[in-house]
Amino acid sequence: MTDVLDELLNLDRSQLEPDELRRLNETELREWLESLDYVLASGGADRVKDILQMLEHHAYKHGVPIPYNVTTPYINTIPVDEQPEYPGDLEIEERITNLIRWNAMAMVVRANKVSSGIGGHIATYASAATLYEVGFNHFFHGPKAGADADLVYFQGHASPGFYARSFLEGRFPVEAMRNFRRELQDEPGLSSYPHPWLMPDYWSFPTVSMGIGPLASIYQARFRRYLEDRGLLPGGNGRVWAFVGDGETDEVETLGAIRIAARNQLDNLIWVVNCNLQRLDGPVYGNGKIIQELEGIFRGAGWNVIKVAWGSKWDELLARDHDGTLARRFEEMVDGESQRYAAFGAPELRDRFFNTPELKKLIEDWTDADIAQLNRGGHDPVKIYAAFQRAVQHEGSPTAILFRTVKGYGMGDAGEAQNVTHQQKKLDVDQMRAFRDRFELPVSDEEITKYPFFRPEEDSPELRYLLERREELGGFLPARSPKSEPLDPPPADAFEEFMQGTDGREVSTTMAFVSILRKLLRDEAWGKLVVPIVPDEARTFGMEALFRQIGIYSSVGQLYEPVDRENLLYYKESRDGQILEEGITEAGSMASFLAAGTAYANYGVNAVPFFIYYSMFGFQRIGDMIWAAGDSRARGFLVGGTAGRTTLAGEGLQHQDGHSHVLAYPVPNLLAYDPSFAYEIAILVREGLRRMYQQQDDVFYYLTVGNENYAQPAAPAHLSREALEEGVIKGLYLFRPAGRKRSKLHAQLLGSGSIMNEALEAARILEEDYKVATDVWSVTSYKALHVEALEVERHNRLHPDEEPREPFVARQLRDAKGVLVAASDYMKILPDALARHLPKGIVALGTDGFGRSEAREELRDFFEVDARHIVLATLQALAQEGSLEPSVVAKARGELGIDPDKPNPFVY
Ligand SMILES: Cc1ncc(C[n+]2csc(CCOP(=O)(O)OP(=O)(O)O)c2C)c(N)n1
Ligand SMILES: [Mg+2]
Repeated sequence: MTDVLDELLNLDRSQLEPDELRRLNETELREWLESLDYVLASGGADRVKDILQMLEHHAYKHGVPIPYNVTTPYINTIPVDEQPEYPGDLEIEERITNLIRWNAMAMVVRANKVSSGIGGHIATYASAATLYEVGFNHFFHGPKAGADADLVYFQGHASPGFYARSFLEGRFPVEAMRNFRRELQDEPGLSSYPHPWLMPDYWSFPTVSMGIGPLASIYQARFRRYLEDRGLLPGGNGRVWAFVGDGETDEVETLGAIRIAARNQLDNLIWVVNCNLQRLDGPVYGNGKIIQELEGIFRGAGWNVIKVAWGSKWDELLARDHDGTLARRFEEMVDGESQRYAAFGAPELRDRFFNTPELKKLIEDWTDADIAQLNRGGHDPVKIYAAFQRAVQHEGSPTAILFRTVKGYGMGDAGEAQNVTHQQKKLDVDQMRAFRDRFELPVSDEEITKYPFFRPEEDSPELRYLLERREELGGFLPARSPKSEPLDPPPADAFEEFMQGTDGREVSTTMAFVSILRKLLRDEAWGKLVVPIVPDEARTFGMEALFRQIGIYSSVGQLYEPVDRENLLYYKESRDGQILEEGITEAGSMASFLAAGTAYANYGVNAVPFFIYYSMFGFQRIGDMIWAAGDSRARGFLVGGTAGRTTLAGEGLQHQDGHSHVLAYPVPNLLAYDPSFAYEIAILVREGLRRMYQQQDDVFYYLTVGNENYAQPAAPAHLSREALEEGVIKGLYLFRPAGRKRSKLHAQLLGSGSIMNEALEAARILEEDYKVATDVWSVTSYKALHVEALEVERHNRLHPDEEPREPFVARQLRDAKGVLVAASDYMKILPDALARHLPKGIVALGTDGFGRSEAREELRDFFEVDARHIVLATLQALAQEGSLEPSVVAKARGELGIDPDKPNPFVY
C-alpha cells in the first residue's frame, strides 16, 4: 500500500498517457467523494461543512485560491427527501386556483371589451397564482390572528388575482368585478392597483410603483421589531411577506437596502421573488440567469436564500442523473433559451434542451406528454409549500425565495412566455376555450363569449374549503382595518413657553423645532409614541442631545463602548432606543416613515413619525415615496431642515432648496408649511397631532425649518389666540400692523420662513424712509391658502344660485390698503398661484434659479429677496398703481444700492 502511495506521490502526471491520467483523476475524485460520503453519514452535515472549510483554508495556505462563489448549483435548494408532506387537499386547491385564474382573466378581458384601453394585466397573476394560493391556504395570517397577523405586500399589477379570490370569498359583488378599473361608475368598482386611498378597507400598501414595496417591506419588518422591542406591541409570529417581480429587482430601491434586513436579522421578513424571467418588454436577463444572479446578491448580503427552480417531474430525471449531466445543462441554459421552452413546449424542449446523447438517454422512454409535465418549481404547490415552510422556520436572517415560473402561465398562444404577454389584455374565443380546457373550468361554449365570472354554490366543497382555510388563518386578506384609539392632543398650554418668544436670544427655527420635539418626548401620553427618524443628519439639526436622552434603536443593543462614552451626550445605541438613525438613506428613512405613519392602521399604535432631513433631498429625491405615503394614509411630520434657497448659506446648488414647497403641492393630503417663528411651529405641531390622532384625518404634514439664528418673537398681542391659531393653520395672519398711521401710501408685505425678517426690515425702511404705512403678514402656507381658495371657487361655480363665498385669503386681505408684495425663500410661483384669488394684484419675489455657494446676505441680494429688493418692489408697485412717480422709484433704487444690470438669477 505504502509503495503504491509513494509511487502515486512521485508520479509525474505530465508523463502519463491521456487514458492513464483520466483513470487517475477518476479514482482520485471517487476517493474524495467516498470520504465525504463517509463523513456525512457518520458526522453529519455540520462536520462536512467544517471539513470543507478547513480544506479551503488549507488550500489557501498553499497558495491555491478557491474562487469565491456566492451561488449554489442551479437546482432546488430543498432536496426531495426534505420536502414536508403537503397538509392541504391538492385537488380542491387546484380547482380553486383555476377558478381564480379564470375570473382574474375574465375581469381584464371583459373590462377591455367594454372599454377598450382600460388596461389590466393577466400574465403576472397567471405566473404567480399558485404561489399566492399556497400562501392564502396555509401561511398568510389575517387580521384576527393578533400578534401573529402577517402583513403582505402584494405585487401591484397582479391585482386581478386578489380581486378574483375575494370575489369567491364573497367579499365583492359581481358588479365590482365587472367594474374593474372603473371607479367612477354608479356601481361599486375596483381600483387598478393596490391603493389604500381608494380602497381603505382592503389595501394596506401601494406597491405598484416598482421598488417601493420591497424597500418598504424591509423597514416595515424592522419597524415591527422596533415596536416590539420598545414594548409598544406584543411580540408574536407576525411576518412581513413581500412579493417582488424579478424585473422589479432592476429598480435600485428594490435591492438597495437588503443588507439592512440582514443587519437587523429580520427573520420576520420573507421575500417571494416571482422569477418568471420576464419583465414588460422581454426577458429580465436573457443572456444569463436571473435566479442565479439574485441568489448571489441575496447570499452576499446575508440573506437565507431558497431556490425553487424545478417542479416535481424534474425530480425523476435528477434521480436518474448520476453524473451531474442534467445539473450542468441547467447551469448552461440562459433565461432567453429557457423562455423558448416555456413558449414552444415539449417538442422544443426535447430537441433543444436534451441536446446530447447523455441527456437524450434520460428521456428516452418519455412521451411529449411526459415532457410537458416538466414544470417550473413555482407552479408546483408541493415545492412552494416546502419553501414557505422552511422560510417561516428559518431563524436569524431574512429569507428570499426565488421561484421560477412562466409568465402568462396557461395563456397558451395568447401570451404564454411571449415577450408581449405583459400587455396582453384581449383573448379571442378560441384562446378563452383553450384556457378553459387547460384548467378544466365549468364554463360552456355558449357562455364563454360573455366572459362570465364563475362562483360555485355557497356550500360547494370549494367555497367551504376556501372559507375554512381563511377562518383558520385569521380572516381575509388583503384587509386594512385601522384600529387605533383617538388620542387627545397635548393640552393647549403644553407649548406655552414657545408662545413667549426667546427674549432676544437668537435661535433658529430648527432649534425651536427640536425644543418642541423634546418637550413632546417628555409628554406622558405622547412621548413614547414619537418616532424621530434621521438620515445621518442629527448633528446638522442640533439633535444630538437626543442620542443620549432617548437612545438610538438597535436590534442588538450596543456591542461596543462608544468612543465618546465620557461625553454627556454620547452615541447611545440600545434595544429600546427611540431614534431611528437610518444612515445616509432618505429612501430608507422614508420607508420607516411609511411604516411608522401607518402603524395606527397596521398595529393599532398611534406612532408619530418625525422624519427630519435636508429639505433638498426630500421631494425631489424621494417624491414617489412621499406620494405613496399620501396614498397609504400615513400620518406624521416630514421636517425639511436647512431649508430655504438663501437661508442655507455656503452649500450651493445641490443643497439649497427653494422649491420643495412647490413640489409639496401635488400630494393632496399633505399640508405644507414654511413657518417663520417658534410659536408658529408649536401651533402647527399641536394642530397636526389633533387632526391626525384625535380627529383621525388621513393627512400628514411638511414643515420647513431653517438654520438662521434670530430672536424668536412672542405671539403678536393684537390677535386673540384663536385668531392667531386660525391664521397660522389656514396659512396667513397679520403679524405686525403698520406703525405709521394716516399715510397716503400703503403696502402689505407677505413674508414666509426666514425671509419674514427681510419683510420686517423692508417695512421699517418703507415706513421710515419712504413714508409708506406697511402691514406685515406672515404666510405660513401658500398651499393651504391656495387649496382653500380653489375649494371656495369650485363651490361658487357649482352653486351659482347661492351667496358667493369668499376665500380665506381674500377675506383676510379684503380691507388691506395699498399694494401687495410677497417674498419667500421659495419660487415665485407660490404667491403667483394665489393671485387670482386676491382682491388685487400681487408682486412676487422668490428664489427661482440654481443656488450658489455664498453667504446669506449675498445670496439674498443675488436672488432679490432681501429687504432692499422688497422695498424696491413695493415702491415700483406703488408707482404702477399711480401713487408714486417712477422717478422716485429710480432714485430709491440708487439709495438702496441695487444694480439694475445685475444678472437674472433664474437664467444666469
Ligand atoms: C417605477 C415603475 N416603473 C415602471 C412601471 C411599469 N411596469 C409595470 S409592471 C412592469 C414590469 C414588471 O415586471 P416584473 O417585475 O418582472 O413583474 P412580472 O409582471 O413579470 O411578475 C413595469 C415596467 C411601474 N409600475 N413602476
Ligand atoms: Mg417578471
